[in-house]
Order: sequence, then C-alpha cells, then structure tokens
Amino acid sequence: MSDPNLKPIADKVYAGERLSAEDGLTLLRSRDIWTIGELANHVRHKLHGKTTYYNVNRHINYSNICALSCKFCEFYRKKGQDGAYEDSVEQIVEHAQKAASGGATELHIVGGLHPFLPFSYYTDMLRAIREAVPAIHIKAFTAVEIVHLARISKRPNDLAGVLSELKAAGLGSLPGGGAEVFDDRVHDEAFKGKIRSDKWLDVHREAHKLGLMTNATMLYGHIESLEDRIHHFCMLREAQDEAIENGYEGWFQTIIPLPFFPDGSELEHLPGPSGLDNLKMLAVSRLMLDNFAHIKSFWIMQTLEITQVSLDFGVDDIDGTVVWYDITKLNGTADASGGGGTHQEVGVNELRKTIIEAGYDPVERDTIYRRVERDGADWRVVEARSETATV
Ligand code: V47
Repeated sequence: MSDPNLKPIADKVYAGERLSAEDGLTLLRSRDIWTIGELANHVRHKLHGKTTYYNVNRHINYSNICALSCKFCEFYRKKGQDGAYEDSVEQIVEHAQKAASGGATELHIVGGLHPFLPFSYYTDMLRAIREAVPAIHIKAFTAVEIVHLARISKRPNDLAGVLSELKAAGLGSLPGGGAEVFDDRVHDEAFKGKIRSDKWLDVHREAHKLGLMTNATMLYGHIESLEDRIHHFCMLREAQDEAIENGYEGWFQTIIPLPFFPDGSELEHLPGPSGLDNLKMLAVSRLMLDNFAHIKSFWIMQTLEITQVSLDFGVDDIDGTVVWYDITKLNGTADASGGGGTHQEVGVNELRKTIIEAGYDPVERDTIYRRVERDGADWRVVEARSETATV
C-alpha cells in the first residue's frame, strides 16, 4: 500500500463496513490505484467469485430529435436539422426482429425528448415489439424520457400511472441513463432544462414500487468535482436502501459509470477522463455502492481493453453485444467499416474471450440477471432471478 490514507478504509472494506462519503473522497483523491483495485476486487470476489456476466443485446436509438440542448451531448439534433432522424414503429419492429433472429435477449431503447411524437407512439412501439418478438426483454426510456412522457400525456405528476401504462404495453425495465451528475450547479451549467436529481430518483422509486428493475449511471469527467461524484454515489445508495427497507419489488441492479466523450459536444475543449480515472471510478463504484449487486462496464465508452482490465477492479458485468450505438461514436476498431461510426458490435465469442483471457468465467445473463443457456441464436433462461438487491 503506497498511500497510508487508505489503511483505515481497507480495514472497513475487509470488515464489511459501509464506507463514508469522506472515505469515497479519499479513494478518488488517492494515486494508489493498485490498493483501490485490490479492495474493489475483494468485494467483487466476495459477491460474484470469478463470474462475469454479459448479455446479448441490441441498442436502438429511435430518434435523435430532442427538445433539450445538453452541452455534453453530441447526439441531439433539432427537428429539420441535418442528420435529424426519427424511426417509425415499423422500422423499430424491423430492428427488433433482426435482433431477435440474431439471438438477442434484450432491446435497450432510448431516444431524445421528441417535441412532437404523441404518447401513443411509445405505447404502440412497445406493443408492436411485444407482439412481433414476445421473448425479448424491453429495457427502455430513461427517467428523463419518462418525465417527458408524463408531460406529453398531460399528467406531469402521475409518474406511477405513466409507468403502469408502459409496463402494460410491454416495458420490462428502465435503463440507467439521464442521471448525469446529481448536482444542481453542474445541472445548471451543463444540462439545464433536463430534470434534476430529485425527479430522476422519483421516477426510479415509482418504477421500483411497481416491480420494475432499473439501472443507474453517472456521467463523469466533464465539469463536476470529485465531491459531486461521491455525492452521486451516496444519493444512489440511499435510494437503494429505501427500496430494500420498504420491500419494493424492484430495485437498482447495477451502476454503469460513463466516462465523458468530449468530441463533437459543446464541451469539446475538455480532455475527458483518462484510463486511470476510468478504472478508479469503476473500482470506487464497487466500494461505495455496497447495496448494488453489479458494476457494469459499458465497453462502448470504456473500450474493450479497459473493460478487460476492469474485471480486476470491481467490474462483474459487461454490456453487451450492442450492435448499433448512436449516442457516442467510436473512432476505433470496433466500427465494422474500419472508421468512426455507429456500427459498434462485438460478437459473443469475442466478449467471452475477453473475459476468459482475464481469468474469469463468462456467464450469459438476461436483463434481470437470470442465467441464459444458448445454442446459436436459440436461448432459454435456466435460473431464477436472485431475490435480494445485493446478490
Ligand atoms: O444518458 C451522453 C450519456 C447515456 C455522452 O442502463 C454520454 O444498462 C459520454 O445510459 N459522453 C446513455 N456519455 C447511455 C446509458 C447506458 C449505457 C449502457 C447501459 C445502460 C444500462 C445505460 O450516455 C446518457 C448520457 O448520460 N452520454 N453524451 C458523451 N458525450
């Protein structure tokens, strides 16, 4: 241990005690990446041993037209602007059918806050997918979109009603997007107009009460401080405590820390986080979120290489085969066309190889972490979901 400040924190981790916000800050300020990794790895092994989860999924970004203009976002366009698009329900069903015939167990569907599409577009989309490909899990709409849907369906205060209607139409769970960083200063500077943390957490609370599982994210490495990052972890941990203590039927399954990609955004002048920062954030997520079962690396943003190393730094979960991704564009080798673009796909064999090479055991899961057995594009769930939030 090269940083003696980490000794009392290590004692707590080995004793299974909860870390304080101060501890979190000490970890983020420390340059002793190996000790931080070792501590996170200890917790990871205690919870999951050598198991590393991955899933076969497809991301669908149904429209990039957005009423908001978040400074960190290179994805949004205004209606009529060059590059703006919106998929019809038929086009989305086509994507879903392709995904299903390729063996996907999950569709991850999100888009901008479209100013003109009616609420029925969203329920029609869910119903049409459900009818065309009944076995596939639909994880869709961030909390930001849910609040938008509540507004356009003229019931801004009835989040439970909106979520129930979406659930009845086929919604299976909520993704973790749109959380950004839970801080009002950062909110007002970088994504003013978007919902604040209280609303984001309200949506997830209502979803949990309805038995919908949800995920969480944090977008870091832009204008937030280290204190803001820790505050974000603490708010998520509290919200998860609430779900557990009240026996809600849903809860947070995983956090996906998202490193900021500056290219093409209004914050392009910022450098974005380094590989070391990324590893540290994944590890500190594992250490601070003691009531979250999983820490997920989204390889699209972390790269497959950092993802592989991160399995020794607290990560037990990798998203996924992905296929197409519009929100950030890689200029690396993952693009099938050889350049930057939105086709970002990794095959199951490559994902498994990445995990095995790192010394871990790959386990395919569905969206709610049940084990999946696969024969090519055919798959079936072979294990029931674990009953508690942390295992
Ligand atoms: O909400 C936007 C972020 C999120 C940029 O729930 C950016 O399983 C980096 O939430 N640089 C969408 N990030 C991605 C997301 C996600 C991904 C994988 C799995 C899950 C899950 C959720 O991407 C947005 C926003 O926070 N984002 N712009 C950017 N320039």
